Amino acid sequence: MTDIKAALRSQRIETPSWAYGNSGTRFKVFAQQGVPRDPYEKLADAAQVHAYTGIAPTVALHIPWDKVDDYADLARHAGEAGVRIGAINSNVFQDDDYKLGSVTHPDARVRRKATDHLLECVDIMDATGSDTLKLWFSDGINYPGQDDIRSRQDRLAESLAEVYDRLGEGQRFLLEYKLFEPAFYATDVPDWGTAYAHCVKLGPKAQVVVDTGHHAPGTNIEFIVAFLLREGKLGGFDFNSRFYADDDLMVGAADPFQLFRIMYEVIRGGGFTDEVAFMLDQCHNIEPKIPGQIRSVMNVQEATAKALLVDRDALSAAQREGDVLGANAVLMDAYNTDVRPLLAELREEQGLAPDPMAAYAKSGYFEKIAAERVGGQQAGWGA
Ligand code: PSV
Ligand code: MN
Ligand code: MN
Repeated sequence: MTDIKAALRSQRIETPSWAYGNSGTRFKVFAQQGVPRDPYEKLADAAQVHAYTGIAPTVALHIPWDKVDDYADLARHAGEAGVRIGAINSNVFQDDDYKLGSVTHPDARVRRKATDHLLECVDIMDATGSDTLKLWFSDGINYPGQDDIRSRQDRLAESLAEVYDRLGEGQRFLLEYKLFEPAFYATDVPDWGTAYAHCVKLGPKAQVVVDTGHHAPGTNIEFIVAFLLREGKLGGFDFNSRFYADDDLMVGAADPFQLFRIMYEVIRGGGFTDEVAFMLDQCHNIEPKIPGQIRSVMNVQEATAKALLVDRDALSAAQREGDVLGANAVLMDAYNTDVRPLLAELREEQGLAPDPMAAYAKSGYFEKIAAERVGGQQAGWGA
């Protein structure tokens, strides 16, 4: 149990700045009270999540949603609030120029503009001390024949190589894949295999990020996790839940058992280190945002605790003996354990309230921001 607690104490989960802004679907963005008016206030809200969970010390930025004049100043502000800047997420999907793609666009001028944005994101990493660039491309085509699939791969490889060469010491990029949306016929980075192949060619500073909402229904995500870890190419996660497509609901809400299976493979594969970033990529369209993030962090923590509880010796003995039911029972025993008392105890040992949701609700922070902030910012979608 001491080992499990030590492991849980070392866990870090990164929250995304965009989770604190107003969001919705393409049908409607709902405004909530007390929502941040700028990136500084988003960091202040993220600091609340860290204050009550103790394991969310970094915040991902999305550029240009979090554009400021002075990034070093933003990083200083983060530090004063008790958090740090995490991954810098690039955005080459919200500009009319990108209608036919960004780094894969048939026009070299648009490709240049997109790659320049990615390079600017590395400048922001330098200014903020961030070590991770996250790349997601909305690139793809809607109709067969619209553009040449193979040439688009060549253009993608060329841009990635330029960005890779710009990375400094201790910096890396994570390449994110997504099956479809906004392109509906062929996406240029649709799956882990495509992302993996580009990353292998580039070298050790390029790794794959697994967004749990970006697969076809029924995909065995933990298999992908096991495979990428074995190859040293799992850079991190964008955690969220999905019932249908890329729903971006709270992680652990749709399928906590899947989250447990993923965390088990992370631990089994030696990925429970700083190498693998546990990031949230969610939005809270109808629920309050700070509690939504606290709940999400707790969901990941609970799945991690259960995965750590798996009796690995008993499991491998059963596996060696071909004891199908016994092996499955070892895994299920861990999954079915109520780890909430253990986590409450762990928090109290760290000087935190045992129930972060209740402690935040009692703190008065929401009432304060609801009174102070008028005209909160939209997270980015449809902006
Ligand atoms: C795309 O669906 C994605 O998952 C990428 O990570 C984007 O940067 C992010 O959503 C924005 O939430
Ligand atoms: Mn994502
Ligand atoms: Mn997504």
